[in-house]
Amino acid sequence: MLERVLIANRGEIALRILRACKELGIETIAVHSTADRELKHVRLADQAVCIGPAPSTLSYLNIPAIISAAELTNADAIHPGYGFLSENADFADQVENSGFTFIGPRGETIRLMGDKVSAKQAMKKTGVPTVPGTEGAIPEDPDEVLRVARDIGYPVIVKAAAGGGGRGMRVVHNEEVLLSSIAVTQSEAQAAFGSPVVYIEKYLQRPRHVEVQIIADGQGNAVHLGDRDCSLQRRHQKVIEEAPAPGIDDKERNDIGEACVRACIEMGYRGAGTFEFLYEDGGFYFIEMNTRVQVEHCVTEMITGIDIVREQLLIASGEKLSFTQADIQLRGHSIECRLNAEDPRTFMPSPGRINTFHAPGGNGVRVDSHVYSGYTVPPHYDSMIGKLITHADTREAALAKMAQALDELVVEGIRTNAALHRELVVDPSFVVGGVSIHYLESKLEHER
Ligand code: MV4
Repeated sequence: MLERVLIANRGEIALRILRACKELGIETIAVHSTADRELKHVRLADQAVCIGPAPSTLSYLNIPAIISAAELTNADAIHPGYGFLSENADFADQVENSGFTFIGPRGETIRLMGDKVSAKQAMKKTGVPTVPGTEGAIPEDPDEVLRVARDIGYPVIVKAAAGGGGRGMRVVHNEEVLLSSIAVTQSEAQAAFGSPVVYIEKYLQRPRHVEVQIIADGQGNAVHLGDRDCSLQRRHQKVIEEAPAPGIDDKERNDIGEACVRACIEMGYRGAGTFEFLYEDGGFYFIEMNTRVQVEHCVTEMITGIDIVREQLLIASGEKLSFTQADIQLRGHSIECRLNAEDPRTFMPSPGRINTFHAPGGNGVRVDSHVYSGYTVPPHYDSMIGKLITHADTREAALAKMAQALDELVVEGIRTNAALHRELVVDPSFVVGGVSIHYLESKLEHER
């Protein structure tokens, strides 16, 4: 078993990882920037090391500083959380080459999934359904490109192989603008990611974002933990997530889950991971794989009873999965609202001192947050200050519980998006279930 884990992250996920470590008897090392001395997990950790100034490029993204902190504190392993270095294959390699365990997949797997073209090819090969489009990068010959796009059928979407999460993509509605759109996307991709490689897919016009959580031990065992619907988003930032995805029946869920499990076994995948799909007209289409723990992992934990971060730690300790697919039952429904320090009208970050914080509570209510009364939200990082998660027998009951949780929540001193959440949990279209990825943005556009 791991003895000492360095947590290379901040905020709620750092606290989430610390809790899972402590419960397993693992010592914790917090690393933090000069702006983060007051973080809750820094106080709770066995050791704390300041790794640099506030800007994340100089602290949470500073690989030598983090590895030095691991050496200084005699850590066994590094948990990267989400964001920051969590999907940086070079970081994973350097961690392992320095003699520490990287809590996640092998660097090679992260690299494969980081290149969206190779990720898609790997999925296709193992029978995971993908979006129709070019086999790999686009052809050299412009006439050939035009032919391929015509075969796919307009609209198409041009995506950067090194992009992902909504960065480096462009929708093309007709062939007159295809080649110029490709050229623009290529030069943007070169500037943003240092690679001009792009590929083309059929553009799905009204899909949902449905993703499948998997866990694999890298020793031939893998399971899926069902799906999540994350369609409610604004500018590629998820706002509310839920599990299971509404309106998807057990057969569909098991079929796609089993395809993901087979892919994991073939890849020799190790750790927790998420297969992201677009879901439209009853079909799943793979778009990307995330090789980290995700913000929304909690809704899956609530319906499966499995502690995903604990499993990450056990897998990194070299243990085999202690359960099989048959042991996993989905029970009830769970909803998560991401609470952000932001202006409710402009969505601009609203950092500052939280004078009062009261968390909601009660049966089936979970609050994953690092903030407290008197805590100052620094301006340097993501504006998420926590997550409210509810669990109940039915979706309706989980939504009712969330409405009550939001009514109990008190955050004074900064602006938050709590009122938006309160509105969304009673929004008639959202309450029905199954809105598309465009729903929230179009609602906001019509109402403001
Ligand atoms: C798409 C798409 C429609 N068709 N691909 C955006 C994020 C990145 N992960 C992929 N994205 C999309 N890819 C095809 N072929 C629409 C999106 C998309 C989206 C996807 C998931 C969640 C929110 C989204 C918001 C806008 C566009």
